[in-house]
Amino acid sequence: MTPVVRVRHAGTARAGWLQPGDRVAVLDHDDPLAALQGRGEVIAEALLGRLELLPPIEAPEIWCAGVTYERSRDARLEEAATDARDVYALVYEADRPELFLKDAAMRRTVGPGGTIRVRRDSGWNVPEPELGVVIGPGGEPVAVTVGNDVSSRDIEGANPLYIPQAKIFAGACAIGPALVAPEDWHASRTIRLRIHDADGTELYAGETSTTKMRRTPHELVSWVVRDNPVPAGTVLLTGTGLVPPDDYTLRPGHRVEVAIDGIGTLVNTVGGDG
Ligand code: DO4
Ligand code: MG
Repeated sequence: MTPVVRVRHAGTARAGWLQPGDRVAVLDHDDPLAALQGRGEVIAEALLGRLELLPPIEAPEIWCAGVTYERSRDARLEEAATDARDVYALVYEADRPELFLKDAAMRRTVGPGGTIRVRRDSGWNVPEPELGVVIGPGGEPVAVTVGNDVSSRDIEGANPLYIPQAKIFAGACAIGPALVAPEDWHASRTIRLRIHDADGTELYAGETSTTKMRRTPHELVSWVVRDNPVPAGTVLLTGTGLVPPDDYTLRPGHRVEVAIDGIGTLVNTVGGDG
């Protein structure tokens, strides 16, 4: 399926179809869900590098699933500073997944090339590279994207009741660069995370596969929309399977790349004073 992007063209936000040779067919509207269905008239063609890339959808809500990979469960057990650590092992096995609202109205979310942030009151922060699923008007998964659930490990580790504070803050989320309607929702996709400092030194590189996820995107989405009026275009991030070593924390200037097969690479830099 043709990847859908959003770009600023002649000062206006527009959806577009990504073409071979890194060209964008710019559409006459800014509705990426319609573009995914092949709807729209092409008004211009331009090289991707000459356009400002926007978040691929103005998601009305962004939800996250947690502890969907063994690696995430183990990291939570290690970082937990209280006797409440059982909750992570229990939720990994349970039918009902962990879900939390990460953002609404794109207040805390940036797109490709945008500045992500860490909290001032946290000293241990990580990117979480995650497969994102776009939810359609009938509450069904319609597309995938790349997401980064930037998180504070020390705030979450201090007490699971602090999870909203560990997860929801300015610049805590990134999505992009494109939306793709998968031909096969069960296809295995490699997720890669690379982090460099401001001088270009590699600080971390790792990869995992969506086959290691304990739950399917459809299963997770069915829990999000259960008795819940989720608007079309909402994005669900499906959990991380990659956790940098415990001595790593995000710092201003660090460049975070999350790449997922068949979707693209989301690149963001951490803002703030170095
Ligand atoms: O339990 C906390 C959240 C974990 C999470 O965000 C993840 O596994 O991706
Ligand atoms: Mg996460």
